[in-house]
Amino acid sequence: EDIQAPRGGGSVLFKLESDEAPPSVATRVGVSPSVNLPVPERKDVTLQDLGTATSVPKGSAFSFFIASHRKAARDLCDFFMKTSGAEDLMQVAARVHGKVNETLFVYAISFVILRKKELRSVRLPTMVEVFPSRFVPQEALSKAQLQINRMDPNQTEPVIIEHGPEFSGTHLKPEHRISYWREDYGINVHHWHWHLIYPPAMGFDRDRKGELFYYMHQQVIARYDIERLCLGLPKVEKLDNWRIPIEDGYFPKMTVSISGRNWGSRQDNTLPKDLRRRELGEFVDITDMEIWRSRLLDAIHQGFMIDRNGDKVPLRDDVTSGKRGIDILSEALEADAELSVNFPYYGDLHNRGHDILAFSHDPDNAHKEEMGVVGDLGTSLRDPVFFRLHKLVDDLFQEYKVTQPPYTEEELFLPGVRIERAGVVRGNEADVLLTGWNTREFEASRGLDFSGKPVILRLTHLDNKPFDYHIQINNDLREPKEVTVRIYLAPKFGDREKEMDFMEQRILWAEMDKFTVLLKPGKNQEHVTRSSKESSITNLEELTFKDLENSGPGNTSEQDAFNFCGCGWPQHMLLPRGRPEGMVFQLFFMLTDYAQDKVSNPGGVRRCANGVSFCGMQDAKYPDARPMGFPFDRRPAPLLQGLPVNTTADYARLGNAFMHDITIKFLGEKLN
Ligand code: CUO
Repeated sequence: EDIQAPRGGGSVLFKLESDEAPPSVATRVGVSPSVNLPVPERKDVTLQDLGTATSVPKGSAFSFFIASHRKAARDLCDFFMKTSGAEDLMQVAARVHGKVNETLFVYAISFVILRKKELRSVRLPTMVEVFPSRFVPQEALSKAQLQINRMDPNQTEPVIIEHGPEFSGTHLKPEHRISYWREDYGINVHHWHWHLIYPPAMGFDRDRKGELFYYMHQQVIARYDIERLCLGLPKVEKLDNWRIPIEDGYFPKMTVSISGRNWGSRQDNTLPKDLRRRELGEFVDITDMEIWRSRLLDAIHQGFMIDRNGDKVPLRDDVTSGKRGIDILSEALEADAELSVNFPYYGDLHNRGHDILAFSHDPDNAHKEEMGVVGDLGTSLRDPVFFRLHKLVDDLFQEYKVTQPPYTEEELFLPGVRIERAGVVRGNEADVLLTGWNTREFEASRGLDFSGKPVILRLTHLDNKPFDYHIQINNDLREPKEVTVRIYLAPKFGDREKEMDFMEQRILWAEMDKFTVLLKPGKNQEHVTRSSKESSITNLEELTFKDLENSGPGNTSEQDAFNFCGCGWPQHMLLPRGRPEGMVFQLFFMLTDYAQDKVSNPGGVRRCANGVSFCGMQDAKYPDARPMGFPFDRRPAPLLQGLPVNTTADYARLGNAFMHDITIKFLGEKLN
């Protein structure tokens, strides 16, 4: 029987909410209503208008790690940026649609919507509905199509595609035990959006862009290692030897876009090779990778980089003006060809690392195979090798961080305020948190055409039961005090089932939340409660096409829709899985002086103000003046209150810090 391949990308991939959001709505969220711009007369779009945008073939993968693809994206974004208003953009986009690569098209549209001021009220639907083929195997989509072909034409019941953690691997390979985490839709969507708002070489910089590249990826690695500990898997090993085979292969079983090409697969024990992809203009030698790493290490240990004029650029994090060392190092490592102090010299270690790995199964195009998923921003976390590459990247950042002077007692201590007690509560149970499975449904038939029939994707994912932090704080000062509350989580025992010393645990602390509290003056006991759903790292739930259609004026989800910008860690992945018998974790709480942490940002309530710790805020400075990851981004202070520091618990000797053990239990069943 003939299986008709579903077509990619319906005519409207996203709902362009009008520029003319009702004033009441706009006022409520504190943003001035945008001007309604006249729509100019448009001639048809010519090939010249699109620059190199048509150089990426349709149906093939688009990779932001490849320089020629970045150029194509820049050309298309520049073209879309010239439009005036939503209506004009929609008209122009409709003309470009079908002329350029599908992923590139969605990338450029999303980029422009997030950057153009007059498009502030435009919302993007979740990538899961725009590109369902990146979240479920092609086999499942074809089966659904087959079912539709056989269906009674009058049937209105949707076809359901189930996809979950047990569907793609076997227990023969230990790495499959954690595939539910790597292949989680929310984590991959977050990663796509993060890079969309912090792209390299797109002609602009953002406040602390380099530092956030380090921090967000460091936190992903930490969370992945924590999850591995829950499952009894060893921590990820960095990929620092490119001349031996990569043990773990990866078989995506998915298509790039529905029109056909399969993502490349990597066999177990594939040896990375020099990249010779003439059709992409990509040539990288393994030797280049080794030289770049060695030059970056030289810079780290000498304490400076060399710019293109041969001048020294110091690398220090304790600067009071200009860029921090971590920012400078990161722009040279990622690399951003425009912001790197010396792109020809320090090279392009991280981007080219993605490229070499993405093409390791066919480095010279001899087999005309497509790249692997590690080459694409929206799929790269699926492949175990992503974490080995990013562990290498993080290892360089950590090598730099330990060269920085430890925080002094003065920087760590906040006199006058004291945490008396702190912990978590769920229902009426204290200090035991629960995880389990859950499902979320998306419409596959929005991004793919199933002969006009409804098709639902039912994705199984890890989830957790919501809980509250309870913190009892004493303010001994005569005046009110505004403090930043910082909360981190790490396993109590390391991979040797022993308590960890400060340095081992330092890079495992996962940020859980960060917020400010105003403490009343005068020997005051303040009981602070905070819901896990308010976390500074997480996003709101993904918006579906249906949510966008329903988010009319007066609808309560309007505010949420307005705040949803795609970036942010998924709420359902806030907690690590834990273990069925319960696993002991530690919570670390620290109060710092908000007067010192504060960053002045004009304006009131902001759009895209979710997941700020990982994503920053749109059109605003990163809202915390301290180095990201404070206080765990540096070596421990040698002495605190005259006593040596060996473990994190020694930090909790300070009155403004507190540590508390909790248990995370994995129920292994569906949470309700
Ligand atoms: Cu996010 Cu390598 O930077 O994937």
